[in-house]
Amino acid sequence: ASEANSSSTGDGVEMPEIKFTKLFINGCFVDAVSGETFETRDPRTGEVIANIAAGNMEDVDLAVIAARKAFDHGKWPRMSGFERGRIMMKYADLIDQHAEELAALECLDAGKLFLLNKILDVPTASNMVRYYAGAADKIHGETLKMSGEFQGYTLREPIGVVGHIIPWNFPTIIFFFKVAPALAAGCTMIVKPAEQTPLTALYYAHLAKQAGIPDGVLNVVTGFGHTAGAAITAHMDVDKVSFTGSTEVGRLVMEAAARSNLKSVSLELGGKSPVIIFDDADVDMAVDLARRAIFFNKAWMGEICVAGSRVYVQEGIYDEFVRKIAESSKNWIIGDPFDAHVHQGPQVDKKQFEKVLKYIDHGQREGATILTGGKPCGEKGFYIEPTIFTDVKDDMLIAKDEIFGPVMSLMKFKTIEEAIERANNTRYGLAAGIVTKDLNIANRVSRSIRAGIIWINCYFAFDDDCPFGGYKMSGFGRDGGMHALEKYLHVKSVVTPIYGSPW
Ligand code: TXE
Repeated sequence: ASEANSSSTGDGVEMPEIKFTKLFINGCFVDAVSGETFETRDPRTGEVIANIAAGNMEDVDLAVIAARKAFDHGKWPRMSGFERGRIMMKYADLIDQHAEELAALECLDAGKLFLLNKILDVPTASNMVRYYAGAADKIHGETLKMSGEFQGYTLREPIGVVGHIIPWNFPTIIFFFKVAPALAAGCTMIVKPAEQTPLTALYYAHLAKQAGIPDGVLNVVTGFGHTAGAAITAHMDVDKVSFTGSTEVGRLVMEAAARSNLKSVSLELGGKSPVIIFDDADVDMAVDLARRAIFFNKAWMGEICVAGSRVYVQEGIYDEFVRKIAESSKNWIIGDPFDAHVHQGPQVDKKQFEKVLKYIDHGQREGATILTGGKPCGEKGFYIEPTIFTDVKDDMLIAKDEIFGPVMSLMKFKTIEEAIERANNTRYGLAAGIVTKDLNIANRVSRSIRAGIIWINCYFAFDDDCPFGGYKMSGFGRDGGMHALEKYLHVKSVVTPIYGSPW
């Protein structure tokens, strides 16, 4: 038996039972029409956890039929926002009640630290459901200024059947980034979780049913991107696709939307976010912030789209910064993500593990210097040492591409103008960090950087109310906050004569 199947982990956490492995369509767990399955693996060992139903076009069709029926004739879009919110509150409570099991499932499937799943990812998800539950009865239209003998108002109506395509780095949080506002808006939906991490999405589908979300409103089709994912994006009866993943696939999603029914698309894609540290910064604080911006949260292994992977340090403190960040790497513990003492778990799978190592190798061949790390570690599983490069030039691949692993590129700059120009010299625009005590610098730089979120003297500070998304090739549309609701709503104008029909 694999380690994954023993009943408790080394750190005493109960190993979760795998209860759900089938597609969730119209309120029922069903096999794929083809009967095919795929393996989901434990990133700690590479061993198989479970065989999961491999949905493809026929299954997506069935899920869309169910979602369309629930949208056109079902209760969910027609009930009051207050009632939808009430059911969503129950859903949030159920998520909290199962937090321990969900955190363990996520740890097993994605290699993300158990403890952080429990205190961060799962509560963030349930609170997000509550946030949008509270918004469900506050979706208002406007009164229009009509000249002459007419009056008008707008209605904001659910956009219809939505396809959500989810990546593997935040299987819980990104699921609810998309599902929670779409539910509040009154949409029905098909969720396609990443093939690496299907387990929690199926559990969330089960809890949705328990909470009283009607059959057909929330369907989950597990499977691969080029089959199940592509079938959603090309479907003629899906009204919107909300996608988070790679920039390459984001392009395919738009193409498929253009070739099919011109469905609405929103994309949250890759990033190569800068952290700019000015001479006046407290160096110890800046070291801590820069480390967290890429290696944090002891769980993400650099697998986060807003990772601060390019660190620009002003010349006056550069040498001290390099010395201190190298020093701070010594106590870093890499190991089993179920263990509460561990800082960093494994990369999600072999493909990502190999991708990261290839970039590390490329960086060395291009002439960058390894300050710390640079190697895989452990005898099995997909563990990589947190790696810091110095002597990085802006045109090296490690400074340009999204590596999506624990790899930081350190660079020196002289002036504020230079920092702004180099920070913006990227095809991405998701996030940026600024470290300075000077308010004028902070204001000037935050307005000059073309990115969807700017953190000043902090990083990864998020809340339900915080909209989040990209500039440039990091995509468009916002998850989070009230802006996310807009993605799932149409605006309809209604006009009537004030004094009876003029015709
Ligand atoms: O992403 P994909 P991958 C980046 C990161 C990472 C790289 C590759 O740099 O190293 O992407 O990761 C589904 N039609 N990000 O290969 O393929 C797929 O099944 C429709 C950044 O895992 O984009 C999964 O559900 N869907 C990112 C989802 O898309 C398709 C998070 C993401 O997978 C599809 C993840 C298709 N043709 C990776 N092909 C972020 N922004 O946070 C795949 N999918």
